[in-house]
Formats: sequence, structure tokens, C-alpha cells
Amino acid sequence: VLAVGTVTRLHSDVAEIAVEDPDGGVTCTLQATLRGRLELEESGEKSPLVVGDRVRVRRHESGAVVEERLPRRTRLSRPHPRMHLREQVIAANVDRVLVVASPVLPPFRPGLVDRYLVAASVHGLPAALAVTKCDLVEREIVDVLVAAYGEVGVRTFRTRVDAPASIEDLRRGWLSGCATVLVGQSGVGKTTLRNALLPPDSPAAATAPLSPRTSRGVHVTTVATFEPMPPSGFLVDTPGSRQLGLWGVGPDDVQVHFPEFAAAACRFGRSCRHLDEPGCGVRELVEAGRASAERLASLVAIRDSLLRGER
Ligand SMILES: Nc1nc2c(ncn2[C@@H]2O[C@H](COP(=O)(O)OP(=O)(O)OP(=O)(O)O)[C@@H](O)[C@H]2O)c(=O)[nH]1
Ligand SMILES: [Mg+2]
Ligand SMILES: [Zn+2]
Repeated sequence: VLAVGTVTRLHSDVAEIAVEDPDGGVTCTLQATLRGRLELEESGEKSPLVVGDRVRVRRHESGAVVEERLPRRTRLSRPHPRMHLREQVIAANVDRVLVVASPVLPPFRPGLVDRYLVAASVHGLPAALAVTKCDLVEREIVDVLVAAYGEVGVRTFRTRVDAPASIEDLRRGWLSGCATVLVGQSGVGKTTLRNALLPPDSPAAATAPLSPRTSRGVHVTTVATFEPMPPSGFLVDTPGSRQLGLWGVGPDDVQVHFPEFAAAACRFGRSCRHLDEPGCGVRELVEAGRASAERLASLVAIRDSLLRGER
């Protein structure tokens, strides 16, 4: 019997699949092995399946086998951490990205937030920013952190897990009705948001405080999950990542993924580094106070790392 389902979690050799009732009703979850590793070599990816993938599964008395992966509508990818020429898809068939960052514990890293925003833009996915742990700092501190994003049309949400209204604003304002992938460094509170957004009777996923020794997140989430968020929408929780490589964008194309700089022209065109070149339209915007110096620093840093082949 063939059925269609969505990959909700992957283990080394089995996939958890939420199988769709043909009448669009309640789903059941089954564990399936992958047929012949689904032509692993051909796909050129680390894993032939990722969470969010839609698959055809064949059910036997003794179990289930994934026969086929259906085409991906969307994806969010990065270069494989060790094999840089390979694509690593983080999640498939998502509609939106939520970049999660805390103001402190761990500290806000604008460069990393900008990398996630560029990655989303490269994949054609709308992105918003959630600033978590707003109970830990004064409101004015967060105002400063998010100022640049409001100016470039990135919606920002402020959450604190002890204020359910802040979670509901995020749900209504960004998540409802969409499949959204949560990304951000370890310890910022992605899984805490996931737990607060899912119904209280669904089992909580593990969260953990920062390491007292390094003041960093301890990478408590190790595999991604794709889960329904009743009454409408899906959430993809992902493991935190300290660096995000960019896939599918070259050094000279980064600028178009910064909306405020996209239309700026430089005398040296796409080869301008936006540092001290004469006639740099990008720097002029910053000097005129019409764009943020921090965003320019991110653009320069990302372009440099792509030029060095680091991605
Ligand atoms: N004060 C405060 N602490 C929070 C808030 N949200 C999360 N935390 C705490 O931050 C710590 C890390 O939260 P997690 O949800 O595990 O972080 P994560 O982003 O999922 O981390 P990884 O799975 O390692 O990527 C936990 O101790 C949470 O209780 C918040 O709004 N306020
Ligand atoms: Mg987590
Ligand atoms: Zn320039």
C-alpha cells in the first residue's frame, strides 16, 4: 500500500513519517527505512532526506519503506560543514524563516543574524526576527538591536517565555498558517519557543541552560523536527549553529540580498569592496545616515568570506 507523508524526524537509518489520511484527516506516524538509501550518491547531499520532505511510503506487515521523495517546493540550505562543495539542506518545503536571537546569554550577533537573513533571501523565503529573553534586558537595549531590521522591512518580534501574550503575537504575526523553520545559535531559546507554541498537552522537547563555563549554548537539540502547530501551521526546530555558511550565492551577488543596498551603484560595480573605493554608492548610503553601518559591516564580511572561498 502506498501512502504519502512528510518526514518529521530522521535517525541514522529510519525516517519518522507523518502519513496523510487521504481525506485530509488526522495523520499517523510510522517509522520507515529508506529504499537503497534513495540513491544517496546521485543526490550529492549528505542525506537524501531532510525534515519537511514529502515522500511516498510503501507499507508491509513488517514495516514501511520510503520509495520516493517528491519534488521539494522550497528548501533552506547551507554548505556541508566538512564537505564544502556539498549542499546540506536544513529543511524542505518550508514557507518562512524565523531567525531567533537573544539580546544577552548568548550575546546578540548581528553578523550571524544577517547571514541567516541572506540565506533566507537566497532561497526566496521571507524571514522575520524573534528577539527572545526580553525579560533579561531593558526595552531600550532591544530597541537599539532591532532598529536596523525594522528599517529594511524585516519584521521583529520580542518574546519572553514568562509572557504568553508575546508568544501569541509571534504566532499570529508570523507563524499561523505557514511552515516556519526556526534558526539561530545554540541557547537563544528556539526549543523554548517551540514548546510554548505547541499545545500544552504535547510532550516538551529538551531545553538546557547555557554552559556556566563558556556562557554558550550546549547544543541540546541535535536533530531537526517538523511538527504541526495547531490550529494551523508547522514548526521546524533545528540544532543551533555557531556559524552559517551560505549556499547558492557568490561574493558579487550578496549585495542584492541586503534590501537597503540592493539598488546602490558603485563606480567599480560589483567588484567594489565598499571599503575605501571612490564613488562607493553603498558607503554613501551609510554616510548619509540612510543605512546602518553594522549592516554594511555584515555585507563586507560576508562578501570577504565568500571571496576567500569560506562561504
Ligand atoms: N530568561 C529567559 N530565559 C529563556 C527564555 N527563553 C529561553 N530561555 C532559556 O534559555 C536556555 C536555552 O533555551 P533552549 O530553548 O534550549 O535554546 P535553543 O535555541 O533551543 O538551543 P539549542 O537547541 O542548543 O540550539 C534555557 O535555559 C531556557 O530556559 C526567555 O524568554 N527568558
Ligand atoms: Mg533547541
Ligand atoms: Zn561600493
